[in-house]
Amino acid sequence: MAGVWSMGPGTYEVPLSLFAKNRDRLAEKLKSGQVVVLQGGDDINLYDTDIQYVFRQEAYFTWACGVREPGCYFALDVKTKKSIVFVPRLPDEYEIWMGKLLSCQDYTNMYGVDEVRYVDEICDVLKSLEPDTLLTLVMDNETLFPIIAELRVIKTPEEIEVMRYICKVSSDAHKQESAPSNSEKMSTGFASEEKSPETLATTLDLWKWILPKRLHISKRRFLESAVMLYAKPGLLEYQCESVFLDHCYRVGGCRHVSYTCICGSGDNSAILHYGHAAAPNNKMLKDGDICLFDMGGNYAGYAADITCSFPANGKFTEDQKLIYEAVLAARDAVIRQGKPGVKWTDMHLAANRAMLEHLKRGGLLKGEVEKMIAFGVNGILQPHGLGHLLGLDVHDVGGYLKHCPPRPSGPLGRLRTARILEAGMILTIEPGCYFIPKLLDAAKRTQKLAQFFNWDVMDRFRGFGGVRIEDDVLITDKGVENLTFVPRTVAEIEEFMANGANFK
Ligand SMILES: [Mn+2]
Repeated sequence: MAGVWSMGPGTYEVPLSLFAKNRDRLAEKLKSGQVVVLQGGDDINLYDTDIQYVFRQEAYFTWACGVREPGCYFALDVKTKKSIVFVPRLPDEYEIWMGKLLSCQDYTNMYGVDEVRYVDEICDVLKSLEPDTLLTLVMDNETLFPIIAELRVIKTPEEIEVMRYICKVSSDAHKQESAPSNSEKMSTGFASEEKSPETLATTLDLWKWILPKRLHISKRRFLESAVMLYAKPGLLEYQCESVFLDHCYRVGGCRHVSYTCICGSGDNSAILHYGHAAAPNNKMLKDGDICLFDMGGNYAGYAADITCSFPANGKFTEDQKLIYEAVLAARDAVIRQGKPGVKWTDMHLAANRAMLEHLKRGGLLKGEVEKMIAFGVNGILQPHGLGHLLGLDVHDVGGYLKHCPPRPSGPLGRLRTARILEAGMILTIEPGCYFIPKLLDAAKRTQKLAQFFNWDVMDRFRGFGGVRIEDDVLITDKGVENLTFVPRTVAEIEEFMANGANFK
């Protein structure tokens, strides 16, 4: 048995024990006599053609067995803890078009399960297990679903290591080239360092440490491979996107990104889901634009989700600095206060409060911050929630399970979870501040909202766009461990970009 899966030298070796452990955790929650049956994903054709989308496995299926190909099933006999994967029986001519046909024994070795059989044998095999109950996610979502979903919320140490890897690869793709290897666990050690609140916001020490190490390898290759170093006025947004995709795949072995890249510049940075088919990251970066790039790689099914906001020309204007630092204050408040036992809704409000206070000091807002929140000013500037669970799905499962706090009413109902934080959760922290014309117009028309804005100052920010800072973090016993390593303060970003295309 190989024992690991990777995309080759330099990429992370995912231990097959990761999936075996998930199966053990699942079996512990179930009763003898129950047999779990999961269906994997199928190939999907592009409309009525014979071309298929690049296959991506279904997330629960990945969680349970790590099988990466289409058309498979999985069974787990709780009584014996025996795991069985069912693979399609492929025709002989498969070998002509698709390559060598693997035997069941080959698959057993590859995936480290107890047995591999053909899909056409599934009925006989399941009967032979003599189950009292078959548990599926299709017909019965009352028994199995809440159990697996909850197990997916709390990451095992093995899963956390994969998440560290994909967050590191994605961080590097945002900012610079560096190929992490198994022996080089960049985040370990740094992340566990105790940091004072003053230095919490900075990852300066980290990237200063990485930068010289990398520059000596190949300065030219380095500069061409980093989005934040590559970006400059005159480029198209999608050219920056392509640099991210290239790094994730070429260096990190990520065949997929976790979602369509959002690469908004200028006023596009206020479009929360920019990058879709009708707005395919095709504007030219202009001098004076703020860029909001939300992109995350995907490895072994596990997702990163990171947003960097920075000036296209490498130098913040006073207005950009004001908005950026308001969002950074929000992010810092959560990193400082997040720990087991804390309510996510309280973290959302703490972030809002920090941002509004900063904007008030900057002259955009007036009045009491608590009143602003009571009246909904926070939702005008940041229409979305603070963040979400992250794992095999980018918006991961388990946000509102039955045993958890229910979805709040009112504006907090927008949050993707209202859970109380627990060690082992991985979430995004992604406060933002956006100048969305439709929302600003509505606020201006509504007296209870309009009273909090200094409209003469606000009008200067029409067309500004927006800023989001999105980190992927692990909740530990002590607090928050940031898995994201990108320049974050204004000084860090400017110092970092001074090595980039704008200044060459
Ligand atoms: Mn996100």
